Amino acid sequence: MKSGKTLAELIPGLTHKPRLMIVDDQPLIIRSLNEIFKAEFEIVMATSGRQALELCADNKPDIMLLDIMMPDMNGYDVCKTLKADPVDNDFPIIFVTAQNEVVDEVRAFDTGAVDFITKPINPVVVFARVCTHVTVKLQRDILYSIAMLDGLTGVANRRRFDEQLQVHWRQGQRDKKPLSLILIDIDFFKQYNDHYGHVAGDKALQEVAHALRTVLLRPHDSVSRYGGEEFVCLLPCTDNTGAMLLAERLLAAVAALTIRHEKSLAGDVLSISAGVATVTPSVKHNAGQLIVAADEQLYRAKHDGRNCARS
Ligand code: GH3
Ligand code: MG
Ligand code: MG
Ligand code: MG
Repeated sequence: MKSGKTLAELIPGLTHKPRLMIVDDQPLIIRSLNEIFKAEFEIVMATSGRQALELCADNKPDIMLLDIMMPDMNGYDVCKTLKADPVDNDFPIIFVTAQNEVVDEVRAFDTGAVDFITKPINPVVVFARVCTHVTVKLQRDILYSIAMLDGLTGVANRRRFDEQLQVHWRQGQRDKKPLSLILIDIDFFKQYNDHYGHVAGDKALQEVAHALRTVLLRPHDSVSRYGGEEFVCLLPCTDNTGAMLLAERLLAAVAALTIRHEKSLAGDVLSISAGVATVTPSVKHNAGQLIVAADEQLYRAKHDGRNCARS
């Protein structure tokens, strides 16, 4: 069905079939597109614009083939609705349509589509175009995760944290909901490195990151590596009481790792200290002040003997 390379050859490191959503009110069209793509893609089908939007909400495709003329909601409106949130719906949309006037094509690109294919479709052409766009999309995903994840621990890096902080700051301002932050620092980690070596230190950092992650259960909570042996948890829609509760759980999760630390003055296993701060974002504050406040509380926790949380 195709000419040229397979997707696996085009995208080294591809571990799963990309997800293709086919949206068309005519089952016959869906069936023929399915035949073209089913070997190399995971196919999701929608027979109306509304169904496509519903499916996209929790089943994001890597690429979408979208019909224009559909009874309940036309393709332009589907595309416009999705592209109103370009960060969340960052997948390419290709129109596949019987409309073949230039004005239709112009309108398609205006709504945010990346390509426009007219029916009747040529299987080789449609396959090649989908592969081109999905390759760019998946390569971008790979680059994004390299740019945003910490190489050692696999949690979000500082850059990602800064981005998330801005996003949730604006969101909190809109929703008038409190935003909490927990700044975490491993206790006597310099001594840990000096005594057990840097390789052991790196392994401890990985274990701590993993333990912190398992405590955070809500989808919008995040843990990032803030710096050397410092982590930060961002907790949207969480008040100070809730954040303190979580901080205590983080402390307990790290203690439960029971990583021996003979040189610690805070106990005989590796521990953390945590500083908690909460603010309801508004124009009167800025996100930097939240970090400063958490840092002050972290300083208190250190001063009070470590292996504790303060807010
Ligand atoms: P405190 O309880 O006051 O936080 O004492 P500390 O020794 O943890 O504080 P300090 O900031 O003096 O030391 C942090 C240490 O963390 C120093 C550095 O060797 C270590 N560290 C930072 N990043 C890494 C890393 O990526 N790998 C390893 N193995 N060690 C790291
Ligand atoms: Mg149609
Ligand atoms: Mg430190
Ligand atoms: Mg430290």
